[in-house]
Amino acid sequence: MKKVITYGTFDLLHAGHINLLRRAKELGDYLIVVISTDEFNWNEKQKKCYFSYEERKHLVEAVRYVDLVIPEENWDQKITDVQEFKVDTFVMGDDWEGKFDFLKDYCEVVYLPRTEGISTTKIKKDLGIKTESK
Ligand code: C2G
Repeated sequence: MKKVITYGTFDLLHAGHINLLRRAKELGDYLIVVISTDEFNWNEKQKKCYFSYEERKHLVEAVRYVDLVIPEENWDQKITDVQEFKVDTFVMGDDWEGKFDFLKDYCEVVYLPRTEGISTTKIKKDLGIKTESK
């Protein structure tokens, strides 16, 4: 069984996220999605999510391409995640191009083109929602 892993916030889940998850699943048979916790987002990404971790986990678990959702609590857990779950392929959108090449010692690393024209930031802007950050 070929295992794929990807990481993200997935707040205000949208078609760009779904496109990423679909393409990630196409690279294997089992997709693990590591969702950043509320604390990690606030402390490390200065992002305040609209939906809590539990709500974002619930939504992503409902996506047909996803087999397992686990929490992302720090930047440094990727190597242990890849080893613990015996992951074959690590996938991220290409806004992260090159940032996780250190994982090439442990698994295949694939950066996929982002879906243009959609983002959580754009949704909030279009709806006139102020983005809260530190
Ligand atoms: N994405 C995409 N197209 C978009 C928006 C997002 O392909 N229009 C992809 C991103 O490239 C990422 C995934 O969807 O691979 C999740 O996006 P975010 O929730 O914004 O993830 P991010 O906050 O970048 O967190 O340790 C890594 C971080 O947790 C990534």
